Amino acid sequence: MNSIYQNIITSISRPKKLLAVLIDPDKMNVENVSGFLDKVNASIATHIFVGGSEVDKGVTETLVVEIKKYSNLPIVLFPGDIIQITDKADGILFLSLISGRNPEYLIGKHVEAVSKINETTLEVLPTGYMLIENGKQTSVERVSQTKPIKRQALQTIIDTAKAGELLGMQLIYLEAGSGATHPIEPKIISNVKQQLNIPLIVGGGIRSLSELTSAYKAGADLVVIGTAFEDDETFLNEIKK
Ligand code: 1GP
Repeated sequence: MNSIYQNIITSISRPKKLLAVLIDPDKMNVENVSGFLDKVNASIATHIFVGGSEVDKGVTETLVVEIKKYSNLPIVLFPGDIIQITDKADGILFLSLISGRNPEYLIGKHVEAVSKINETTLEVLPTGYMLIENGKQTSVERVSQTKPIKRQALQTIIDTAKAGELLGMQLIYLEAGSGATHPIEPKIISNVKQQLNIPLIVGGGIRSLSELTSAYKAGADLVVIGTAFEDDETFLNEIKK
């Protein structure tokens, strides 16, 4: 049963906005998980995403097992690489980096990942992942060796998102990059949203309640925040249920 995706669709129809807290296994110590999750559970967060650009083998699984002890929120892998795939999570964003032209990140890694995914019960969420330029180089750009789409290239951004939908992807993720100087602009979010019939995820550089609200108002269905919570856990207190 595709429960994670079905829940996203149901929430959107209510309408209810969704928030994923991104936990990078490279940056979160297992000892700190319980205290952090207390704050996450008291907040409006609806999902936990786990992943990073460069994570050592086994670290993701250990972290997911620990998170599961303290939260009932769905845990979705947001993997930078195949070694981050673990059956202990609930789902996986099966990301194709459609803003770039590196075949490895469009289809190559995916072929490699299949035998591993087949061994799991993870719900697979096919996602068109789009990196948008934000003023500085991001780790996605460095690791994937692709160029982000320029912020000004609005029509290219819209057409790329729509192409992802037409290819059958179930989600589009507009990514400014972890720790981005400029989050995705509301104008980009609203224009992309108008063209899509599938849910829209937005992330990268969102650091305040006002930036979160403005992403929702522009049309983001699910917002992803990582760095702002890593830097200051009290931000979670500002978004209590
Ligand atoms: C990064 O979109 C996510 O892949 C979240 O970005 O860490 O800047 O919140 P931040």
